[in-house]
Amino acid sequence: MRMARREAVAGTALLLGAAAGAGVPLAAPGRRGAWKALAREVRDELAWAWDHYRRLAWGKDEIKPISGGSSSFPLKNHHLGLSLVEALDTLWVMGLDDRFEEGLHWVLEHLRFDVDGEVSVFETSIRLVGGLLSAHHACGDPALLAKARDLADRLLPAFDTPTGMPWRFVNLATGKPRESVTSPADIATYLPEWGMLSLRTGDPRYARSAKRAAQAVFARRSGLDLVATQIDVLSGEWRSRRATVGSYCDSFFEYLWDGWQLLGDPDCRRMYQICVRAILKHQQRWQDGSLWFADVDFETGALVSSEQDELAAFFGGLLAQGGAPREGAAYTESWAKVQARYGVLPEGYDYATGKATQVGNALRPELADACFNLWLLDRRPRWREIARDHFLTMRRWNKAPFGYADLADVTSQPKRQADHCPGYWWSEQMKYYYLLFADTLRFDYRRNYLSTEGNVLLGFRRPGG
Ligand code: IFL
Repeated sequence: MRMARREAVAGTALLLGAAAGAGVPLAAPGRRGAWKALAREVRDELAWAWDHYRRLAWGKDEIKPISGGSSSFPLKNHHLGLSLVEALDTLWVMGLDDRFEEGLHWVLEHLRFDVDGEVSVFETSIRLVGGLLSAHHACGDPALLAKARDLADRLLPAFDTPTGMPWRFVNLATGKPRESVTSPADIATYLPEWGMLSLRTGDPRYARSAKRAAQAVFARRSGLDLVATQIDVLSGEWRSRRATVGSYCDSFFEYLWDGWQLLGDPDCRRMYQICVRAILKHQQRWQDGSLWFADVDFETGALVSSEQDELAAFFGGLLAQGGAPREGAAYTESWAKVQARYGVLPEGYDYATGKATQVGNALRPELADACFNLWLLDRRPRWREIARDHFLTMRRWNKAPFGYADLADVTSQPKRQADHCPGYWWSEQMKYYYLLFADTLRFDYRRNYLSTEGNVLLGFRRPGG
């Protein structure tokens, strides 16, 4: 896609503003065209990466963006077109219709789930069931819904436990489950996708299983109303004492809120409010004017660690959605400061020492996710600016010969890349940036829902529809 000269200049001005860290008043009246030009740059990057994927890794799960090879996930040694499925609704909302159609064609012709192999129930649901549902929402093709349902049916045996909490892995062909010790996020990140599946198919089993699993985690919260990172789904006993808003627990909280936001379930809202009130009470810490959430013992509230997962950066958006906008904004600003310091966020950061504790970056979308949700709520230009910097630094550092790559070290000069592009890159940050900047008619900015994987399950508008 070529830009008109006026737009190109506007895009460059944005670039310079960010590179100089000059705090250019980007959202001032008259700068609307500049944001739209930036949206086109985002779309161009996605189209460029798709064309490499199309040429070098068509139907594979993940392209290796440095070597041009490929890797499989969530199955070992078998591909399900993960990146392609994750990209579909992003292509659609960007108006890359020819590419959407070629991806859709591949799904309808080649995607089969009767594979004798084991998958993570959680990852397969958020990425593939969610990806198929959002593509169905985009174009309405009933075959996509049938495929989402077929896959969910293969995951359902995992929920057959005494507690209702699912096993961590399941075999797609045999339904044989494995690994009973798992996390709140693995157990309870289903309601929006499975709720939509129940609504669209009329089969209540999906929503019922998802809600029962979430309630089972919530019922086992401590006297402080906190949950920990590991639990045994057969005995219902906790196997860890660490409460965190990061990895292992993050999307448990997110999907409690989403069960209310998307499905209007008041039980979910109540569970969310109880959990988040406890987090604000027992985990909130202020350090040098920045808000962080410490890991604490889930029964005593004693400090366990001041290390933060980058994954927790989404939490600012969720806090604001759930009725704590000041804390949500403050927490997002804390991460924005880390971004300003490193350019690209490290996977781990310790707020007490001010140091990166895990120096890699797995091409993460969480800060852009928070900015998107905050901006939907208050339209403050600040959230667009943080997301713009997220995009521009990603384009500077993570862009590789055949796509976008993880970083092995964000602290090295120059930053060192790693030969991997996760499937969520296609579904998440590129879509958040685009929706933030484009003001597209294909999306309803007032009534919408994006899943933890960025899949749009509500809010698409079909042209002429
Ligand atoms: O799969 C992605 C999703 O956002 C999630 N957790 C981690 C991934 C992105 O970092 O829920």
